[in-house]
Amino acid sequence: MGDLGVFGPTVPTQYGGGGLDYISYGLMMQELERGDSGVRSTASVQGSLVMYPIYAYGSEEQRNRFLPKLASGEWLGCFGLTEPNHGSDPGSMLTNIRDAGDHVILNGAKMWISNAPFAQVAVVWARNENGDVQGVIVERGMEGFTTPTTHGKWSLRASATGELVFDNVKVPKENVFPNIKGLKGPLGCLTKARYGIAWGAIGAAMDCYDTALRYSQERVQFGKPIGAFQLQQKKLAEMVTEITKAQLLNWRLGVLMDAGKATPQQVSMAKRNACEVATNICRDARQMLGGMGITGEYPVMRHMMNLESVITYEGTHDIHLLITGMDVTGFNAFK
Ligand code: TGC
Ligand code: FAD
Repeated sequence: MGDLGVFGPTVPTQYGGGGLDYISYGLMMQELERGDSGVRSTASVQGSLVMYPIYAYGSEEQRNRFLPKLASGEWLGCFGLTEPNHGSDPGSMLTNIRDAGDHVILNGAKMWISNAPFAQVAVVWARNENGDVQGVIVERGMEGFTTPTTHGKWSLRASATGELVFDNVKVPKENVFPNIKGLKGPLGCLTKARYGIAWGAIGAAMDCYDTALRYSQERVQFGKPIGAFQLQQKKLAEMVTEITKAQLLNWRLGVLMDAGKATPQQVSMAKRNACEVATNICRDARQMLGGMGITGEYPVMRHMMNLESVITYEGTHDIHLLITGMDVTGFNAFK
């Protein structure tokens, strides 16, 4: 994936990134997720949640030290925001850092962390003594830092998930982000990643649509290909219409991202829309395949299961609805 240039495509080339625009980035995520959501997840985390914060909030020394190795794929990164008791509400996090001279002492735990079991580098969000959220770069091998694997997932099985556990980890001050404080730090990274997910989920939908279309042309019942029946045509026609509408929304958002005008609320709308469209299309495609739809012979059930993670991580479907609700009404319905 490093050789393909899908790690950090929007990061400037001087740091090993692709120096590309947001439409290119979106199309890459769409094509990766056409294969598997877990593959796109790995790229989203590496590019938007690890390389982006190091680029946007890091020192020049941090950029030069970490970005080229992350861009090439020599190092894998992960992003620790969610905690066992704080998922949708990361502002209540308990993971903390304490100043100790030339380093900080990190304590706490993160859960549900993509790439954690194999990551050399973890971008971790923790609260300091003054109550401010800060970002630190934790490196594998630091004493007191472990990454237990999460087992038993029936979704996103191509992506390794784990915990990040910090037991009095000494993190040198040169690994603390100098240029950001507050929850807007991690949430700013999520805006970039959610944009990629809006494209990605439609990639999964496209693969399900293509599979159902081909199957409908080949599978014969009552003496005709099932694609010749109006009920199956309705499903296919609606699928391709929804895919096209979602792509147009994503494309417009990409134009706004490139112009620096996209709002986080617009990104929430696109992520939520794409997940809704994709889950519905996968479900219809699975039904069109009849019994074959539940087997691993076809990719549809795998996409369907994967999308249950995609609709949950980076802000649940409900959370994105509430973000849009607050944007249009001005009322906060979270708390
Ligand atoms: P709130 O008071 O609204 O905001 C705090 C500060 O952050 C700013 N802000 C944003 N900035 C940039 N982008 C965004 N999307 C932003 N949303 C908010 C906001 O302006 C404010 O700034 P300031 O300067 O006033 O301090 O915060 P809140 O505590 O009320 O929470 C709001 C809420 C619920 C919307 C937010 O916390 C949220 O989005 N919750 C969902 C959590 C989430 O998405 N977690 C994702 C974890 S990472 C992950 O899932 C990776 S999966 C990876 C993969 O495998 O692909
Ligand atoms: P909860 O927050 O407990 O939510 C439970 C339910 O309550 C949901 O339906 C939610 O919508 C609803 N709810 C919550 N608050 C409200 C409210 N105010 N109003 C109405 N309904 C509400 N996190 C990371 O930091 N890094 C990662 O790399 C990462 N990777 C992940 C990979 C996978 C496979 C998965 C499944 C998750 C990953 N996550 C990661 C965590 C993910 O972001 C969280 O699961 C998600 O934010 C939801 O948090 P939660 O699971 O604690 O659910």
